[in-house]
Amino acid sequence: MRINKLRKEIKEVDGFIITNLPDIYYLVGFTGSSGILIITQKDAVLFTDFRYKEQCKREIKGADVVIIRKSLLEEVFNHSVIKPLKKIGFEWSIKYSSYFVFKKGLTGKKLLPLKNKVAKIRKIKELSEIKIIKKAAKISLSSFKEIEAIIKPGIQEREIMIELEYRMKKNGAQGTSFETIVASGPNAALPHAKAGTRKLKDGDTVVVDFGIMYNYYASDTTRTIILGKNPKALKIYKIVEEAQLAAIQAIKIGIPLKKLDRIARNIISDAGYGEYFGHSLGHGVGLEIHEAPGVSGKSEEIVTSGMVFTVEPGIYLPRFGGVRIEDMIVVKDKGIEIITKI
Ligand SMILES: [Mn+2]
Repeated sequence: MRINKLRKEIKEVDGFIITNLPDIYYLVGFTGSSGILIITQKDAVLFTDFRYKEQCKREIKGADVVIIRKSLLEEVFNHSVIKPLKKIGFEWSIKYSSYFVFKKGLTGKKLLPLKNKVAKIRKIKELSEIKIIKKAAKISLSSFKEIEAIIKPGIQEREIMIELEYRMKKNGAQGTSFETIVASGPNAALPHAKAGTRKLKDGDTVVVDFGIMYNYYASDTTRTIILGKNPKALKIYKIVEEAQLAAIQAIKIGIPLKKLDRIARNIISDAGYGEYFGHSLGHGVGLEIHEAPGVSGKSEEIVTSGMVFTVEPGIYLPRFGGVRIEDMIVVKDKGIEIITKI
């Protein structure tokens, strides 16, 4: 059970106050927009309000539910599950202003910031989670295939975005996992451009970065299309493709994630484009679009079975355009699976 896994990670405190909603969903299944979960070595209590009273009956597993009447935090602080606790953990990532509210409401108790406790468990996906993520990837990719033919000179970036998002939702997405990027021509030199009214032109590089939420899990993929003939764009496309392939081929259990970043970066640097690949190689994907593990030169983790992450090298040439190729990888006990290729 996920809560029990967490209990083993938080032995330094008597109880842990969790406010991060994806973590709360992960631990007890709550999909509402306001709630706080308290985990102790023997109890698990979810505090939420009237709006989610009936929903909780359907969703919550492994925790008691308290429907608050007035103030969420006040009722959490005064509840019997909190009273006997001496050392209380809180998420290191909470707002500074929240910390003051905690401090005031929990006077006489020792407060300890806890870092990445749930993230550490979440980064190793269970088979049931991998199944959902694979489905999310499949829906996004098949939707992209359905609209790929409209990516031609004359169409606006925005129109492509709208068509793709429509198909993704029609095919089962709850929504997008981030704002779909369609960046053409010089706009493609901006790794996180917004889809605008620019009309595609012959010779453009067109970067389409898209993903969905499906059953509360995210997908993330990028494809780059070169319209017509553009030898320079084709050249950088091949370098990015080679960098991605080399990094993917190097993935195996035990290899440091930063090594994957280095492998891809070396290929791009050796080709003379090192300064134009300014972001990390990838990131974990799960309940959130960006989560652990980070796949960058700074990452201190090693590839572990159950990890799901992206491999997305890119080259961005100011005023010219850009190329990014992004796929999602699942690490299995034996080997890996690229789940965004269909
Ligand atoms: Mn990504």
